Formats: sequence, C-alpha cells, structure tokens
Amino acid sequence: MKKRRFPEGFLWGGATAANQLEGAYNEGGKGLSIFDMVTFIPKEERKNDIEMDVRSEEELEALLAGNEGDNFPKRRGIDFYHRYKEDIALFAEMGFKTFRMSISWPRIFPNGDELEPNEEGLAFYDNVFDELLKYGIEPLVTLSHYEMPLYLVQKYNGWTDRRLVDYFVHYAETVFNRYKGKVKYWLTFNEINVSTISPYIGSGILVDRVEHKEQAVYQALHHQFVASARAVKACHEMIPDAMIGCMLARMEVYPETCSPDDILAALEEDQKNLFFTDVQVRGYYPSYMLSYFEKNNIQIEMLPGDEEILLQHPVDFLSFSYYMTMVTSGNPDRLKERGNFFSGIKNPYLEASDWGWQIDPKGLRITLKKMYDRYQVPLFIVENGLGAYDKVEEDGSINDDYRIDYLRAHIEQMGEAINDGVEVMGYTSWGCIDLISASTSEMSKRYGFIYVDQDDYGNGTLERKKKKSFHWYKNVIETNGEEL
Ligand code: BGP
Repeated sequence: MKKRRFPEGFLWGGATAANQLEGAYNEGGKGLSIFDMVTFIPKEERKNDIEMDVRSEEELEALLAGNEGDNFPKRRGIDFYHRYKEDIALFAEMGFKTFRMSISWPRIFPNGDELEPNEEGLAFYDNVFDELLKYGIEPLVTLSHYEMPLYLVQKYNGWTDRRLVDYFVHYAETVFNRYKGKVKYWLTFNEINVSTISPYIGSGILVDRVEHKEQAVYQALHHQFVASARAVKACHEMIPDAMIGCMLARMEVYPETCSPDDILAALEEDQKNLFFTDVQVRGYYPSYMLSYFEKNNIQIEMLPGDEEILLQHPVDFLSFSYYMTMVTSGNPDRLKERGNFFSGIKNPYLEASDWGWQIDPKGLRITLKKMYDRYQVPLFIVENGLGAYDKVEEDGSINDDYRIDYLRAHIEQMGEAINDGVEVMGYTSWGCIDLISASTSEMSKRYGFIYVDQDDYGNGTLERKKKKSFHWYKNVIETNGEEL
C-alpha cells in the first residue's frame, strides 16, 4: 500500500459550534443569539431540509422582552456549558491535537454594541481553553459561527448596517487580548458564503425589511469582509504567532455533461463561491463579480480605505467545510428537479445521505487541488462528516460502520491530495460529539464519535457513550493517518 504523507504535526481533531452544543442559552449573562429564534420543524412537516423557520418580528420582540414562548431543543444544546470537562476528556482520549469551537458572541457582548464585555462569558472560555491545553489540545476558534447577538438584528438589521464592523472588531480585539496566551488558531466567519442562501443565518438580515435582497446581502457581505480583514490585522498585531483564516462551505460544481453550455454554467456557479475566497485570500473584488453586480443593479458602497484594508490583510490560511458536490446545467429546466440537496440535479455516480447530501470523497481531492492551485496558501478542512441516524444496541454499543466508511474514504482522498502536493494543515471532522443540526435543528441527525442521549424534543439523560467510530478515529490519529 502506498504510504500516505500526512505531515508531522498534522492537526487532527473535531469541530463544533457554540450555538449547537453549549446550551445554557440564558445563563452566565449571555444575550440571545440569532439561533435562539430558529424554530425546530419535525421532519414530517418540513418541505425540504434547508427550510429554517425564522420567527416573525413580533415573536422577536417577545423574545427580547423575555417572554420566550415555547422552548426549542436547540436552546439546551448538549449542555457542553456544564459538561465541557467530561467532553474534553473524551476528545483527549481520542488523541485530538486540535478542537474547533466557536465563541458565542452574545456571551461576551450580550447586545453586541456595548463597550464593556461580560466577564462571566470571558471566564467560561478561559476555563474551556485551560481544559483543552491541559491535554495539549490546541483550540481552533471561530469568532462568529451563525450566532450574532439577536439585538443587532432587531436594531440594525444585522450586517446591512456599517456600524457592525466596529462592533465586531471590538469583540474580536477583546477576545484576542484576553486569550492571546491560549489560542493560536482563529477563523473569522463560519461559512461566509452561506449568506447568499440564508441571509438571516449568514448575515443576520431580516429580508422583509429590505427592498432589493441581493443588494442588501452583498452590502452586508462587504461589511463582513472589511470586519474580517480588520480582525486579521488586529490578530497579527496582538498575537504575532497566531494564524487566522477564512472559512467557507466548499461545494465543487460539476457540469452535467461535456456540453460547453453546461461547463460555462458550472464555472459561473463556482465563481459565485470562489468570490468569497478571492476577496479574503487575494484581497480584492474579482472582475467577474463586479460585472455580475453591474448586470444585476447591485451597488456596493465602499468607504475610503476599504480596498486597502482588504488588500493589506488577507488571511493566513483557507479553511472550509466539505460535505458534498453539486451538479449544474446550462439548461434552466434541468435545475428544477430536486434530487440533490443544493443544486437540483442528482449525480448518478454518487450515493446520498438520508438528508440527500450526495457523498463524494474524490470531490474532496478535486477541491483541495483546485483551491491550492488557485491560492497557494495552506488549507484546513474544518468540517466533514456524515449526518446519520444511530441505533443504540441492547448491549449499549453503537456500531456506526457507515460513518467510519464515510470518514475513511474522505481521509484517504485528503491523503492523496497531500501526495499530489497540496498543503493541508489539519482535519477536524464535524460534530465530533453529537450536537444539534444547524439546518434542521434535529438532534437525531448525528455526526459524532460520541453519542449523546437526547431526542429531537430535548428528552434524554444527555449521557455520553463512545461509538465504534470513537475507537477507529483514535487509531487514525495515533498512526497519523497511516491506518484507516
Ligand atoms: C455546516 C455548519 C455547521 C454544521 C454542518 C452540518 O454548514 O457550519 O454548523 O451544522 O454544516 O450541517 P447540519 O447540522 O445541518 O447537518
């Protein structure tokens, strides 16, 4: 068997986000976040798996006034807030070199626009980082993972308002300053390209309040780009040995056939995503996007200095989530089918998960090669994994061979990409411990090596159990990816 060349010091680990695991949504002085108002819709009632029911303005008002109405399972998370020591001990047992987590912005600044941080929130993350470092696990911290303070949505309509740049930078500087001795790896915005699909989740925009949706989304994104670049600048100044990256949801787009029309359609679809990394890694707006703005009557308001800040402070590395690939066509009628999660067209060569996410390990190798060719900066796969239903057997075991197969095939292809010359810093599989799903708020869509006893309605003991994949992944890390 060919030897894989995972470099020494390769950062193996797992990934999570505060809003999906911490719980304690109203403890420790935390303000409400945008995710605290996403409703859980049972599978039978959902029209599709990307539907997220964001509440109305009135409900939002009621939430902010403390009149909470029903209780969403999401708010309980998996209670990491109180159980982090137990969970981190399990990560350490698997041999994690790194743990991707996010800081909940409203735990530090409950409203988002105040000057003084909430000390209790800061202290919580001090404890979490200390616990990780005790085991030699490097924290990899996302500053904003779908969880801005809800107040910023209500008062400013999220990132459409320029003032958020300063609020975010103040938040970033506060946590850089506090954790400079503890955290070396940072990410600015989780899946920054998601705003074009879900403006609320990605940029905190209530679309009912705007006239031209795309205009509002791209203007908000401009503010996020500037905020991200200013955070990069601050991070470099305040923590000289740190590395800070951008993060996007990476989905390769395949043409349905070799017809030039399909190939052009796939290229253009992909450019809409590459735009995000072009700005954050290369440091400027690409001409294809400026032309798209012109054709669609979108005017981005830039202030003097914006272009300089983007150019002078690109990210150190590029990270992404990778779950699936898409297929597109130059023929609009073909796109009306719904056989694949994002694009309509089903790829007949691939299987899909129970949620219609088409599984494509080789696509990971393709995307790694492409992104490295384009940018020549280190890459980091910070999310990858299989959402699946798990069964606890009578003897308490959980035999998740399907998950092992999925991860093995992807890690194998990542190894091939490294053999092809791609520089990869690390790999953190998504939801290393079962947590609440971002797109569906389900608990039963599980990704973890560690099972958590809780159902979609928040019932269960929250007891943690090791799955079969726990032992498998431990060995992968121990052998630095040699034994899969
Ligand atoms: C990514 C998000 C994560 C995560 C993951 C899996 O888009 O960054 O927060 O949840 O997808 O998605 P889901 O939870 O919807 O299965």
